[in-house]
Amino acid sequence: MLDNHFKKEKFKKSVKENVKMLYRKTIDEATQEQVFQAVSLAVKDVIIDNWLLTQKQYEKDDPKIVYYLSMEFLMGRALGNNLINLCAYKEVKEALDELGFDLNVIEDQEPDPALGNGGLGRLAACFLDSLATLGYCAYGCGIRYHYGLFKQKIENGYQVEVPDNWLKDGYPFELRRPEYAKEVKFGGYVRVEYDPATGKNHFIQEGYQSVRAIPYDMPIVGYNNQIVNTLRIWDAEAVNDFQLDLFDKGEYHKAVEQENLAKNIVEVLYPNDNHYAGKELRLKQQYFFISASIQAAIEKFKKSHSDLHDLPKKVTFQLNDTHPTMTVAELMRILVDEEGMSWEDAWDITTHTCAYTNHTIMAEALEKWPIELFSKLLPRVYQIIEEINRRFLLEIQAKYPGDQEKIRKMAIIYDGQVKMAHLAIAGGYSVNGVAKLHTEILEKQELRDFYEMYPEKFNNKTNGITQRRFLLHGNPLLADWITDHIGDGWITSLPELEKLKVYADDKKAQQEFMNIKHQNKVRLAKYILEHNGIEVNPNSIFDVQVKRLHEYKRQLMNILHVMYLYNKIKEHPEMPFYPRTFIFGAKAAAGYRRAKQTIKLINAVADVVNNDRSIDGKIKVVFIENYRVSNAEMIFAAADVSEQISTASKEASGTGNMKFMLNGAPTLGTMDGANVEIVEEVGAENAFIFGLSSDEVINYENNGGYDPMQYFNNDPDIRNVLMQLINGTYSGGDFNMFREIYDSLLNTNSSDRADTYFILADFKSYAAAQEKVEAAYRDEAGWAKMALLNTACSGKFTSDRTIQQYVDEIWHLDKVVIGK
Ligand code: GPQ
Repeated sequence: MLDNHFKKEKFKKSVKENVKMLYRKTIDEATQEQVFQAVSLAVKDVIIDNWLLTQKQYEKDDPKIVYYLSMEFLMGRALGNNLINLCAYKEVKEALDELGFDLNVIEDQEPDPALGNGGLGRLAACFLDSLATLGYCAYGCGIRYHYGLFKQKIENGYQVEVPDNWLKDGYPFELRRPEYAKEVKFGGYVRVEYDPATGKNHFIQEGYQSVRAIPYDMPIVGYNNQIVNTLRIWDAEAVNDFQLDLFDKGEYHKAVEQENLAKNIVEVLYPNDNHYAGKELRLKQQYFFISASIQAAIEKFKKSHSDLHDLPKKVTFQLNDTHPTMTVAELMRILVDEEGMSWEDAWDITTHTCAYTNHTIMAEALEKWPIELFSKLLPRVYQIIEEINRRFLLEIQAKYPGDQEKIRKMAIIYDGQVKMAHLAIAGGYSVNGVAKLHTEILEKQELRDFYEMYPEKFNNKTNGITQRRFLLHGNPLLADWITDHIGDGWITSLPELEKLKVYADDKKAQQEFMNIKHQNKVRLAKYILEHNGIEVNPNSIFDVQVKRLHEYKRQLMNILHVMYLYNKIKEHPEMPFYPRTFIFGAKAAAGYRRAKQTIKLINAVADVVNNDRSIDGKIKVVFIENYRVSNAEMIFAAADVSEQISTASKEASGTGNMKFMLNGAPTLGTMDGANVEIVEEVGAENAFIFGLSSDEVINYENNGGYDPMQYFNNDPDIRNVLMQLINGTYSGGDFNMFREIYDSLLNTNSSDRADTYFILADFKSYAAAQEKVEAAYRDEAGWAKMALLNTACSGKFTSDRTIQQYVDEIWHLDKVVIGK
């Protein structure tokens, strides 16, 4: 579908018009940023037509809707992706060439909207892409944070956080929709009013503060199908900018407070990944966007349906982790308090409309809100949760009479806390994990009691990624090569990549494949030189670990291994060693000490190793500053080795692992998360697997018996490396700089078990796997085959497959075709 808007002459004309209208300039006077705005506006114009078409089609078909509720949507830049999905990328590139501009440079002008932390938020973004592409009616619902995830600067080896003011020049792809504003109420108290006519109690919230939620809509363009769905993110405004009546009544304070509430609530994204911090403002954010989204969804439903009992037939609310679990209580509140429904009917509707996805088993991520905080902020919602809990406990007692232990473990409210996961499970009809292994662990370990009680609710949906962004847009050379060999069906049907298998042993195909990899490595090397000032050799092995910095992901093990290799090379300069570039990219949560120390360690090792002439450039270490979606696309395309080395059982799925595989980088990893399924697809001979199994890890955790000191005492290589953390080798003689890291591995005065993530247990098998990587890489043809097979076998990991499974097994949506 080449919309005639993108016919070159017409497009050039509209870009010039936009430059003139926006800036009173001719095109040759415009800056790159101005041209970006002008091009985006021209593209948006086309999108709006399709957006309207889609709306009309939805009105006609009345399909079932999924609301994907998420605190995070890590969208990445929109311009290039929209052009890709409109099938207009090449035309626009040419048109801009003729105007004297480079589309890549224009794309780089766009802020990279970072309304998410990592995997969870990026998954939501991939899902929206697949939903639109497959033709399903879906709304993403989230928050329009004024500041997204911080930008990372590295100063003196340390991470420094810089605010991300992504809206400062205006964002061309959003649309403000004030006509859909909603009021959201906080605080106050609940007055109960008995109505003698009906014999019912009414619950009325009074003395509250409120905020006006204003939606901004972003278009989600489906691939080549004219469908445009909506990501609706809510901004906050004061209900009244200047409330004279309140001033008159002497309620000056309240007016100011309301205004502050509105200002603060959407100000900034919490930078935590897999970690619950228990902040009141975060709870406000959760209720704010949930209340607005659910109100809007119910209002929309009522426009074209008369009976709210039909809600589950027409709507699903999918909760992206527990952050949006407020949905359960808010929906109950609306049905009971505002719609006058009986508790039983409302509960039946709610428990057939809500569904919950779990994304982690990390205990520190569990949301447990103190009752005090919760009930003060949301008095009516809290009452409703109390009633849900009361009835839920009766259900448990009926099933397990006299079993107090079950109540203790399963209650929604217990020990002064509201347990959001328990509410999400009790209040919905589906609970899913995000990879086979993860779902198994949920069923057998973490959520075992709930699985026993409601086995029918539990299911697995292995994550996926969109090949449109992470191959078609991010790796155009490989995308073209694939299309030349097997046609372009893979763009919407990724399993077709399997047709590449016939080329696995084809010398010419192997060479072409590796040549593309080489060009992508040159592209990344240039980026690294420009951004880090480090020269890297594109002929070395690009060994990459990019993801959030977290102890369980074990960036520390990776850098300790680099230290170990460096020692070996220094001791045995004659030893054959294939040059390696170890590439890291990772943001640490602003308050996560240990993670930030690990970043410093990586940079400290880089400083020493990169500047040691005696090793002849055999090892280079690069820490890529400000890892984010836009540079990720380039990094995946250039990787030789994909580091997926989390402690087994800890990484629910991982999705970076899939992006590397798609781009032809074999996995060096543990049997964790979706790595297990990656190995299943590509074969163990085309991956490098090492380390404790999840059963072994869980067994240690449950029964004890792990002693890291043994490794320190018995293994001189390990001892050597650990001693270098405290003898000044990488700290210019400062013995304390990395002392905490050392202590964390070997015990001492910390409350946790030493080496919580089994780094020393896995170290030697990791090193052995790394040796196999080197040997395999030396075999050029063998490596090319392995790389090519990784791409060829990655078909399962498209988010199109994931979404189709959600549709078939949880959401039951209707397929929509424009013009039908
Ligand atoms: N994940 Cl709970 C996050 O990125 N942030 C979170 O707060 C939680 C989970 C990730 C998880 O760690 C990865 O293993 C998954 O691949 C990803 O969610 C998407 O499911």
